[in-house]
Parts: sequence; C-alpha cells; structure tokens
Amino acid sequence: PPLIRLEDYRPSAFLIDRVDLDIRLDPHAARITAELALRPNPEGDADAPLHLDGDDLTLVAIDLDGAGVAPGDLTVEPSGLTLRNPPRRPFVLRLVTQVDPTANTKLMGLYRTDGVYCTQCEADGFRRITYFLDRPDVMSVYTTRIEANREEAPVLLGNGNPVEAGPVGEDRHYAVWHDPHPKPAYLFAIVGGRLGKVETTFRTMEGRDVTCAVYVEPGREDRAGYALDAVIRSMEWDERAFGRAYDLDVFNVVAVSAFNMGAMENKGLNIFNDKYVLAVPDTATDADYAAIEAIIAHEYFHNWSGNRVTCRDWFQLCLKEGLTVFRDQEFSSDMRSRPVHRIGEVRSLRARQFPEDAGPLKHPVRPNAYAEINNFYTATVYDKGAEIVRMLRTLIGGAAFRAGMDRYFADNDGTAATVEDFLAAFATVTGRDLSAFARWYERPGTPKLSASGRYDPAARTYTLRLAQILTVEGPPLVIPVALGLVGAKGPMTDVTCAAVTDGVFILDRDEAELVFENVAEEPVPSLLRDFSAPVRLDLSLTDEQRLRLLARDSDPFNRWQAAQDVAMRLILDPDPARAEAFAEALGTFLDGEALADPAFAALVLALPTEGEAADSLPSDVDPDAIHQARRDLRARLGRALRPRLERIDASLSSGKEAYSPDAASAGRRALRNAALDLIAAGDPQAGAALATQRLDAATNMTDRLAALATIAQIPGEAREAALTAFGERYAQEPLVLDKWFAIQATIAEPETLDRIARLKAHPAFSMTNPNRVRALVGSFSMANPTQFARADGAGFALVADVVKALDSTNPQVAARLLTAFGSWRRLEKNRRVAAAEMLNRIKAVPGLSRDVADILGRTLK
Ligand code: B3K
Ligand code: ZN
Repeated sequence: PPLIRLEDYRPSAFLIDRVDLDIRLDPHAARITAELALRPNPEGDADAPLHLDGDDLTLVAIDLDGAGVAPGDLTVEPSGLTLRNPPRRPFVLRLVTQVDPTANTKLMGLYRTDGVYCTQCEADGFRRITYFLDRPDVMSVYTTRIEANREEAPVLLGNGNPVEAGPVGEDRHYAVWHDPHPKPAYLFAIVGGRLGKVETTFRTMEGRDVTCAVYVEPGREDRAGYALDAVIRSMEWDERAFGRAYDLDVFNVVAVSAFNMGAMENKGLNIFNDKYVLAVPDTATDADYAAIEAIIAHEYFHNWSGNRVTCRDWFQLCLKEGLTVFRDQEFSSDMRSRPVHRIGEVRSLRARQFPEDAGPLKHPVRPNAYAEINNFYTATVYDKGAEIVRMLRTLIGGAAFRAGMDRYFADNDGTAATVEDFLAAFATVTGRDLSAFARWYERPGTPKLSASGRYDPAARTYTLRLAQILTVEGPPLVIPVALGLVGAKGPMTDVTCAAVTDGVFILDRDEAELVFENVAEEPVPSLLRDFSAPVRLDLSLTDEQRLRLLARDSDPFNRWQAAQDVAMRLILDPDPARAEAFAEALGTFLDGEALADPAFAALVLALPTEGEAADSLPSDVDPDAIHQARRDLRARLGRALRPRLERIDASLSSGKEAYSPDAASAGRRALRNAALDLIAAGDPQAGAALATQRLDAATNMTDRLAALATIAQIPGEAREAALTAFGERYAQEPLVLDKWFAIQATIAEPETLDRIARLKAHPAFSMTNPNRVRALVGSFSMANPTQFARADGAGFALVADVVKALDSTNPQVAARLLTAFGSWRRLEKNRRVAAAEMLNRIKAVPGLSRDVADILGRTLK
C-alpha cells in the first residue's frame, strides 16, 4: 500500500466552518443530509480542486449554493468526490448520502450493535457517513438533527448540548444537538437506541452545572454506577491537577457491545466498549474496576488534550494519546497506590511496547510515514509517548511542567497542533532549549543504558560510568536517570555528587562518569528509580547485591525490580542454590512487609512473564524452555514459601465483609490470590483442592476468577468440572464468558488447540463481536506462548485462519490480531519457519485489506 509521509503535509485547500447534519436513522437505509459551509483556505493551494473523502457511500444528491452541480464538474469515486472548479469564495455544499448501518461490520462510521445505532469516526470513519475533508486540521462547528423511529431509538444523543426535541408524525421523533466548539470530524458522534441511564450533576470550578450520564443496555443500570463515579472523580481531578474545567452542559458516556477498541472521546459523547463501563462485584474483577476508572478518565481528559487542542495531522497522534495516557496514569496513581501503579505501567510497557520497539513493527513515537493510520494506535505512540511526557516533567520539574501545560493549552486552544507546539510551550516557560530532548519523538528502538561502578575505599569515592547505546545511529538522547546508593543498612544519604540534582542525573551525552564522595562503604547503585526513562538497564550485580536493594532500597520500584532481576536470571539460567537463596530473601520480605502493603507484595511475588523472558533474549527463543524454567522456579518458590503463603492466605481471608473495589481491598485480594497460585505451583494436588474450595467460597468475581485461573493450569477432573460450572453459571453474561474463553485459551498444553476449536463453536462465541474474538484468539496469541508458537505451526495456523476470516468483515481487528506475529524472527528455527509459512499463506489471499496488508508487509520485511 502507498505511504503517506509527514514531510508531504500541506494545509487543506478548503476549510469547513460550519456543518449542519440531518440524520434519519434506519436499519438498512440511513439518510444523511450534510450542509457544509466551505471557503478557500488562505494558507492552502489557491487553484486546487475540491476533493472530499468518502468511503462506502451512496451519493443521493448534491448541490452547490442551492443549484445543481454540472456533471462534467463532478467525479465520484470509491475514495471520494472531486469538484474540478469549485468557487474561490465561501459557498455551501449540500450532500445527501445513504448508508446501511446493519451491514457495517467494520464498525467504522455509522453502525448498529445489539439494535443500538452508534458511530466511530477516528481515525477516518466520518467519510463513511458523508463526503468530507476528513482530516484533523479541518475544524467545524456542528449542528446535528437526528431522527428515528421512537420505539427503536427512544434515546437520541449527539455532540455538544441538546437544543430541541420533538415528535415527527406518528411513530418517529427527532433531537437537535449543537456543539459550539469547533472540532475535527473524527470527534463527531451520534447514538440512537433503547438505553437506560444513571446520571448526576457536577458543578465545575467555573460554576457550570453539568449533567453527567452513563447510558447502558436497559436493565443494566445497576452496573453503570462505578463508571459514573469515575466521571465525577475525573472532572474533579482535572480541575485540581491541571486547572482544566469541562466546557459543555452535558457529558454523556454510552456503552455498546461491539466496539473495535476500548473507548472513544467524541466531544461531549464518549462511546465505550461495554467492557469498560459495566461493573458489579459478581461480574467484574478488581482489574476491570481499575481499567474502567482509567479509561473513563482517559477519554474525559481528552476533552482538553485532544479535543480543545487537537492534532494537526495523524503523525502527531502521540500529542493527544501519549499526553492523555500520562494524564490518566497520574490520575490513577492519585486514586490508588502510586508505586504499585507505576510498577503496573512499566509491566505493561515492557510486555507490549518493548517487543514492538524491538521487532519489525517498530516506529518512532511520532512516525514519519504510514500506509494505514489505524495501525498506528500502538503501545509506542500511547505508552512510550506517555513516558516521554513523564521524562519531560522529570527534566524540568513539577512546577515548570504544570506552567508549561497551562501555556500549551492557552496558546493552542481551539487549534490543531504539533509536537513542536507542545515542546515550545515548555521551552517558553523554562527558557530551555528542548531540541535535544525532542529526539525521543524521532528515534525508534529501546535505548540501552549500560552502567558500571567502582568503589575506592581509601578515597571513599564511588565512580559510576553510564553510557547510552542506541539502536539507530544518531546524536545522544536526553535520559533522566534517577539514582541513589544503597549501603548495608539502607540508602546512603550522606554521599554527595555534584552532577546529581534532586536525585536525578541527566545523561545527555553518549557516556558520563559520576563521582560520589563521602561513600563510607561499598554501595549498591540503585539506578533508574521509579523507572525514570524507558530504557533497558544493563548493570551487572550479584544476586546478593540485588537482594540488598529488595530489602533496603527506599525506591519501591527498584525494590520490585531487584526481585524481578533475580528471578529473570534464574529463569534464563536455573540454579537450585541461588533459587533457595532467593526464596529465603522473599520469605524475609514477606514476613516483614506482606501485610503492610499487600498489593506491593503481590507484585514482588509475580515473576517476570514468559513474554518478558523471551524479550530479553536476542534470538533462537524456545518458548517451551522458558515456560519450563519459569514453572520450575515457581514450583521451588511455592514449596519453600509454603508455610508463609498459607499464613498469608489465612490472615487475608475476607470473611463476610462486603466487596469494595478500592485499591487497598484489591491489594489484599491480589496477595491472597498470588499466594494461592504459588502454593499450587509448588504442590498442584493441594493447590487444586484449595483453589476448588476458594472457587466455591468466592463472593466476588476477582476471587472466583483467580481460583479458576489457578485450577485451569492443573490438568484433571477438578479443572473440567470447574470450567463447566463457571460456563453454565455465567451463560447469560457475555463479558464474563470472555474471561472464561480467555482462561481456556491460555492453558499451556497441546490440547488447548482442540479446546479452542470447540469454543469457537460455542453459542456465545461470535466472530462479529471484537471482544469475543479478542478473548478467545487474542488471548491465545498474546498470552499462550508455548501453544501459539508451537513448533508444528498449528498455533500460528489457528490465528492465521482467524485473521483471514476476519479480514473482509473487520480489517482493523484482523490487523490487530496479526501483530501477534511481531516477534517471529527471534524464535528458534523450526518455529520461525512455521511462522513464515503462515504469514505467507495470509499474503497469498487475494484482495487483502490495507490494514492487514500493511502489518503483513512490515512483519515480513
Ligand atoms: N482515540 C481513541 C482511539 C481511536 C482508535 C482508532 N483506530 C481512543 C483513545 O485513545 O482514547
Ligand atoms: Zn486516547
């Protein structure tokens, strides 16, 4: 597919100031009348024709300032329409188009899910509703009239504020919405359907009363309360943390069941995958509650970082996404335990972004070129993008960061901005040159930070050498390295180092040498505290030194990291004696602190994943060997820690108290469930029995699912009985069945392939609902490395078949599934050959979508 390049950006030849829409909803023939107030863009090409984007549209009528368009002046193609000689003055174009919402399986544009009409326009879905300048730097004020059958769609929602509503004839009705804030088409949305709601009001710091509502399938209103509460907390927080107030009279969230991603920040009308809205203790886990809170916040925060200030072009995607992820991470950290949340952020960065950045799909946080923009909503743009914002804050300090954010919003409000505009705001308020820092946006690959130290007892100095090793040639990056020294009794607070300010050294050269003075004993360096930069740290320490960090460091992140590092080495290079020493250190840690901070302790007990172990190897990855080594280590730890784990299990037993999703309660459940899982690793028989008990006694989904997950990895009748009972109990709960599909898809046994084949025929499974596909097939490809990457190729074939089947109906979801092949070149030979064969089989399919062809082309290159 042809590439679109950043360097080719040109302003649009025309602008659209005002859009008046009249949308008549109908299951198969929705009619859209669009009146577009156009004018030539003074900054655009003065002689250009007018090209409006279109996709899968039927053009019913077109006129210009009330008169027809001469057929010779108009070309209509599948990709849009062109007016050869448009007026060189303001004019109004009226377009009537027709679409079939029921047949829209791509879930882009206007579609219907479970009888509810909804839209998804980012990145380029608005052109599937009407012909338009579908690019984010064309911003318009929208007025939308929606008309529908009253029975079918009693609720009609649009962007902005409601203006009027009323009946139309016998059985139809209408509503008019007006959004005063100019916006790009990708933020347009409507919803029509039979929906229940919960609502409340919020008074902004500016004194505006906002009606906030969450709409869900009727009868599910009791599951919407947590999401609504998260809306209110998000609004309060953005005022407090960033001085950002909401700017409309209503804020609506709608949950729909078929959705290509998590949620969408349409102005005043956020549309959500119902998985990230609906929650009651019997169906949602602690992780679900946390995700709902984070995603509600994320979409709400976009109102400023994304909507009020949007992106000039799609290359600038990180401008809204990286920044908004940073904002939602800060929000969740304030709502929960900051260190625990930070560890979670880094775990997911390493699980998703590091492998992406090391494989064929790697790209800069601001890409230079793309074939299909929907393939660039990646962990790199989102999560590494957020890390860049966090490093900027570390670099300039919290107060200057806040001042720079204020400046950014003030200078760019109502405009479509660039990464340069963002950095300019911080350069202005600090007077600093940020051009070297800006390289983070351009440079793909995860840098390596290599470190080594030397202690001189006579001089009482410690010399630390730091060097950055980049994956592509070029001038150095600016890497904030938060650090400290740790002695036998704890952090060495008396040492000094001129190059370190507030515990941070800024490495902006290829290498540097730091000399610490007044160092009374040989220290262990604690580097990259709180994960101060998205790099791979290369520092060789002994297990004893690392275990000192676990026991004594003041930085919780590095304490956790130390345990991870010891475990990782034991997975890659098993050694019974060192494993025993590790178990002993964990035991001491648990005795001292497990009950004081259970959430943190649960993370310390969670060993690096198989994926992380694979990612740490340069080539010839054998997933079976990694799986076996990790399993053996867990078995050993489970046996060595058994009495302690049982004590933890007993002392955290929740008894009869009511479930609460707060972080402290969730932390206790997490530790107790981690203990259960480790007991089972050490003694599968006893573990299965205990897990079965726990499954029966569970009073909430968190505990029930954790017990089921433990049993699921232990072959035997108890497992099959537990799975059957769970499936029957939740037969009417699609979101719970997704968990059930996922648990079975991730069983690390050869029979899992047959199991998945059976589950594909389960009445609750559906290829047209993205959540179902992701639950069964996505979990398999992403979280079952031994079976997905089977040497016989059967796992690859399973996923390839689904990609092929899905490509013609939902190419976005198909392309996303295909990214699971991203690390295929680092596998050992047999697996590599098998993967290549499957990829080439997909390639042979005629008429592949641009989405899949793009991922495939890059993966095979
Ligand atoms: N902005 C949307 C993602 C749109 C994805 C389009 N393929 C959700 C979000 O990041 O908030
Ligand atoms: Zn976003």
